[in-house]
Amino acid sequence: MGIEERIQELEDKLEETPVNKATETERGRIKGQIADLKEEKQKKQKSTEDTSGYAVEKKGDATVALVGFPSVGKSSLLNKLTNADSETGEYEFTTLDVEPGMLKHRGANIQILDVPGLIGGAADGRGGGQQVLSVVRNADLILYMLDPEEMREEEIKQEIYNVGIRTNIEPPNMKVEKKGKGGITVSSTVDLDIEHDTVESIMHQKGFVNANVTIREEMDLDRFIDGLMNNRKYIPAITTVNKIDLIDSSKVNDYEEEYDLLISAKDGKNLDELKDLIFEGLGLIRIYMKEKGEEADKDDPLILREGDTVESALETLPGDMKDRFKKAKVTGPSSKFPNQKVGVEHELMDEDVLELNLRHLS
Ligand SMILES: Nc1nc2c(ncn2[C@@H]2O[C@H](COP(=O)(O)OP(=O)(O)OP(=O)(O)O)[C@@H](O)[C@H]2O)c(=O)[nH]1
Ligand SMILES: [Mg+2]
Repeated sequence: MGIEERIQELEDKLEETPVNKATETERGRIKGQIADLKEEKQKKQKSTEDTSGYAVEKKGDATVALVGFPSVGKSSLLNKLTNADSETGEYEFTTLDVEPGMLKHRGANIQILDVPGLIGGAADGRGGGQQVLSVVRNADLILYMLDPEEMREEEIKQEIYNVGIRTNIEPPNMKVEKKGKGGITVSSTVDLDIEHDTVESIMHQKGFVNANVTIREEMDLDRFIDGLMNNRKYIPAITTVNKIDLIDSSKVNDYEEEYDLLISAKDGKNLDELKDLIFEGLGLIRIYMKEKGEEADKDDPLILREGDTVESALETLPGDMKDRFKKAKVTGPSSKFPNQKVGVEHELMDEDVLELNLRHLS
């Protein structure tokens, strides 16, 4: 029996197994097996498929993947946002390769990848989907595009889920420590809904004989299995509806409630808002560098990420600034008052002005 059939068989079995406490261990075991088989299948496909032409080098400060079914308007949007000139067309699969473009916004260089239209089953390797999805796995942000005349939202999001990408959630808060003896033990800081037996059977199946697993959040079986798999990717995502020039205003109101942003690539509607949303979704921040006694350089900010510190700035700037660092002065959202003196550990925020006091090279 091939992998495909084995997965199908297990999925059928899962479907037939009632959901209750008594069957939980069994369901956990089946889910674990399915996760393993899917991983095995992906690995096989990776090794047999030709990946040339899809390997896109990451460039710029961050990378965004445009994800949507054929003809939702990905190439049209890429052309509007970036310097790219990607072919657009009324027929499906106009774009066959991953097309890159560079968006310059708020001083950041954001690489946008127009990913060829996904089709149902792309996760299974159809339509060259596997290579496409590996590009998505390496993106820093996923930008979903939906077509109001054929939303298919669940379907596209399932494709992404099926290749081990989890969007807009943190990785499961759990830790597995291998041990020399003692079997499987479970420590938990929360009331666990999953039975100990279930945890044990899944751990065994994943090859753990002696290990302690510490679980620090309430989680279901699927999330627990995610926590054990090391090929899961956690990526932020934005969901847009394109072609809103084609729908009437009552629909527009409904969609506005439900989705992050409604756009029209054709008319250029809401594209400035989209650029801001992308910048924020990537967690980028602008740091304006300032020399002593001069004005801050607001045209060409240093681009960092939320949570970055003065030390990150020193590491990102050219030259061996870290060794020469004496102190820094910050004015802006992260400072308590103008020209606050801070050390390397100080966390910076968007639009801070940063003045570095460096030792002269002797
Ligand atoms: N009315 C309207 N049409 C749009 C809009 N954006 C794209 N289109 C049209 O939709 C069709 C498909 O656009 P593309 O940009 O080629 O779509 P794609 O997602 O790149 O398609 P594939 O490359 O086949 O996956 C073209 O005829 C576009 O002119 C929009 O905002 N409004
Ligand atoms: Mg296209």
